[in-house]
Amino acid sequence: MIIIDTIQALQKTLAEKRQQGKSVGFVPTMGNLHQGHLSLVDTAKKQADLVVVSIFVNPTQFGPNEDFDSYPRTFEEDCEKLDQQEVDIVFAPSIEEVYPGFKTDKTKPSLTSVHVAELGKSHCGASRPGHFDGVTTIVSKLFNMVRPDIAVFGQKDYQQLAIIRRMVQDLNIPVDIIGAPILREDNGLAMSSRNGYLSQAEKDQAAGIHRVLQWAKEQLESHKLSFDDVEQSAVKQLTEQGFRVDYFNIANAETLQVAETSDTNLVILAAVFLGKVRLIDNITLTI
Ligand code: PAJ
Repeated sequence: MIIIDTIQALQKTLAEKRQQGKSVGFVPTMGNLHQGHLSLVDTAKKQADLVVVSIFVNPTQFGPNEDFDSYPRTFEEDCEKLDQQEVDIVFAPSIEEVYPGFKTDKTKPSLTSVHVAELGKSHCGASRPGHFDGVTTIVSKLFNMVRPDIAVFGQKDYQQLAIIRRMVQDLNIPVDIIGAPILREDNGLAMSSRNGYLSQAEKDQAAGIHRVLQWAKEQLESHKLSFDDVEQSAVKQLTEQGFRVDYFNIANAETLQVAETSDTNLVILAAVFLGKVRLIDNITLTI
């Protein structure tokens, strides 16, 4: 495994590999890797000859009051895990390498940004203004740096995946986007770098999110309650369990718009705070 920190060195290495006829799979991450990230690597390995994993905590997708500074940075451990997973290239650029303007003006590291309309308005987009523009801008930049044949993203960030698929389609970016299933702890809690902020007791408590999502799915599948009733009851259950609910929304799985009774493919998206920690999860269903 080689670790590369400049765009030039990355592109030189990848050009050589491509000349040998190798296809490139890409897994973008912000590091602090867990089994969920590593499962994306496995998926990429099955679909491409060599795998590039990027580790870059992207400042432009964090809001002013969010955890950019405290976001867990565990580079050494991450590299060990990726080496064991037989990743070919770790791309870990500095902020200045990615955003040359960052030093002079932190608020405007890039004058250009990629904005996907509509899909980014609701759910996480409503509570985290500018977040998805930060994500689509960095992912476009990374795609231009790596020029992968395929790229793997987790369904854990369901809205992010939908937005990236749409961006790639709208901008004719020549990459196949692959969605990978959510990896969970034994108690059902979706694996996340932010779980590291939780105590063991809070992790047990946080498993309640998945239980409520599953309860909601069962209600919808058995047509026992209306969408509104399910949403309201879920918010009540989560609040009683000690969460501050950011949103709990039943949506059309493709458009992410508020679900209509005629929709067949649905996704239930949830974001809650446990103390200061914001956790997201989702579940899909067909009715
Ligand atoms: P990060 O949160 O590090 O996640 C990297 C990738 O891992 C994303 O595609 C995410 O959906 C996936 N992932 C996280 N937890 C997962 C789980 N429990 N099961 C399966 N996949 C999981 O998402 C980002 O970074 C950033 O926004 C990024 C795309 C790298 C742009 O900065």
